[in-house]
Amino acid sequence: MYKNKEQLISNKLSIKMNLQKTKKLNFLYLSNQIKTLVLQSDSGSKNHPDSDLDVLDQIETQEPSLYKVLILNDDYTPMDFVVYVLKTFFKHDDISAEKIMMDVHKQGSGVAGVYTFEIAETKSMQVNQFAKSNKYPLKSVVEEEA
Ligand code: TYC
Repeated sequence: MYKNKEQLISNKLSIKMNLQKTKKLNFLYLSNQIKTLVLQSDSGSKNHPDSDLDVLDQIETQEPSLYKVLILNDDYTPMDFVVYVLKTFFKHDDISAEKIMMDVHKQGSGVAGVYTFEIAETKSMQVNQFAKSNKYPLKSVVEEEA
């Protein structure tokens, strides 16, 4: 009986010690994990400005490049047709469309509008298709803004 009681107490003690040991190990493990995470996040942005996340941030905050849609002169397309194109596809009013058309007529080319790449390409294609289907040689091209 006595021996049993002694055994019981020693068992209880060893369980208690094991528990404490486990708690201590858990604590050490967790504090190490936290240290690793803190170190990782520090080296991410402060010490290495070109980390993947910084590069992504830089890309996201960049303004999109802009592209000009240029209208080219030719000897056959009627002036009224060019004015109609500038009003319809590029939303110019009468005065602005007439001025751009005359500039193109005199200087060889002129800016119809400035857009992001896909919009510029789409408008240029639409104009070229519209001129072709009306049997006029009018051409537009896209050029990146300097
Ligand atoms: N040069 C053409 C004419 O004299 C008019 C014209 C102007 C044609 C502008 C194309 O992009 C153009 N009929």
